[in-house]
Amino acid sequence: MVTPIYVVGHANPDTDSIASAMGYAWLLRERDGLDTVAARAGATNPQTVFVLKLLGLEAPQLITDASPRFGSVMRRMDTTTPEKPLREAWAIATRTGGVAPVLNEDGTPYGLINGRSLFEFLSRQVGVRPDRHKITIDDILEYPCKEAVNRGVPKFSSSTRIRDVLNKVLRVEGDEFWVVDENTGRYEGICRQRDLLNPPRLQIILVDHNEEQQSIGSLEEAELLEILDHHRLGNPSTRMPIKMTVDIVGSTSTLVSEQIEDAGLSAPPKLAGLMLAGLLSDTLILTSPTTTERDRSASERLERWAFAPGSPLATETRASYGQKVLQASEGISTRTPKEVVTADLKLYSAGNLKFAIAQAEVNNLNELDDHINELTNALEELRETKNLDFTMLMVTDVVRGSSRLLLSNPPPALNDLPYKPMNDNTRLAEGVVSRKKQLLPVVLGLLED
Ligand SMILES: [Mn+2]
Repeated sequence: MVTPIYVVGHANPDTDSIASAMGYAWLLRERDGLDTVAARAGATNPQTVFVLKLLGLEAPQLITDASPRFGSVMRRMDTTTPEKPLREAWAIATRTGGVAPVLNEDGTPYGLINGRSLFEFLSRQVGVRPDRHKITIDDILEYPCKEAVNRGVPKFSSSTRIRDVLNKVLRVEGDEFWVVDENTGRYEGICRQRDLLNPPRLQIILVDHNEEQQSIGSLEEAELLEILDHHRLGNPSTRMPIKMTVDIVGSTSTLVSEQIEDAGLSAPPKLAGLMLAGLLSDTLILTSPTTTERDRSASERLERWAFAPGSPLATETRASYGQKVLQASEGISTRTPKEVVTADLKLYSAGNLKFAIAQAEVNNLNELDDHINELTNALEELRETKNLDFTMLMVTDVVRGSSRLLLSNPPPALNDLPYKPMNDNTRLAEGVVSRKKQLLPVVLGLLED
């Protein structure tokens, strides 16, 4: 069974996470001939939706959990129908190793023919016929398939995690099971018990993050092949050596574009446009303190590829495109407080505290004033549902380059946050726009003291 390598960014994906996953998956196919598929670890945010639509690109496949599913171990065996002669099933069974799935007209399972069901069918025929010595194989094979099926074979949906039902599977009789579509109940394949005991691990490359808490679920059940990132280290241990590239640049798209150039390649215009959006979004159009010279070069490189004649972005400039991208990120007025505090949320732990920092972008911090109470309540609710010690929301004015902080249940250590306390219980962090490079190190520093 050939399984692809999934390239996936962090949960609550931002544009850089989607762009670098798609860009790196493309490079690994193009440069190395690998069977890679870009994936996303959650719903795309409004900014990413805007950019994908502008460029005419599809969002990558959703993967929220690495635990193997029935779909990953099934075989798409050929099928027949209940009224067809048994010889059809026989022909299928000789190719599948003794199993023939029989389907209803609507594609749902009718029954399964295997060695055991066939033997029971033969026993019945031989048992009831007085002239049984005269039955020939030809006679037998003319019976309709429905006579020889086992109708009691358990069904599992292809999206069900094997781990969740393995105990049940091991208790039932029979070596084969149906795998069906979760919604339609239609046949997808057959899986064998022995394949369920040792399912292939999902092969994963992480981009734009390296912390398990920010990744797809059950990451420990995947085979982690590589990390490509620009955040602080908080990576899980691995069984095998892996390739790891973590560098101090403004976006993961920067790193991907460098590798594309190093390979002597150029990204297709749409993909380049997507990575440029990731870079401009992460660096607030190259103004964030996370911006490096390499990001400026990467921007020029991606612009050259993305703004090429014939591209959807042919008439854009860095400034015009960057503005469109930043403005497409929804502010805080058009979303529910819950959406604001969960859309771009990252989980961390330090010392023995678990906490989360959400970030929302606005074009003017005045927008925050009407929403402070409801956002604080949403932060409190988030803290309770995720079982965290404290939660924080960083509302960033991307035009003026400052942020306001809202906190729920901050530990005493955070009283020393070097940001001006306001009358409304928020703090004003002037010149602070980067959660990763500016806010988080300060928070971690205070917690660890
Ligand atoms: Mn990033």
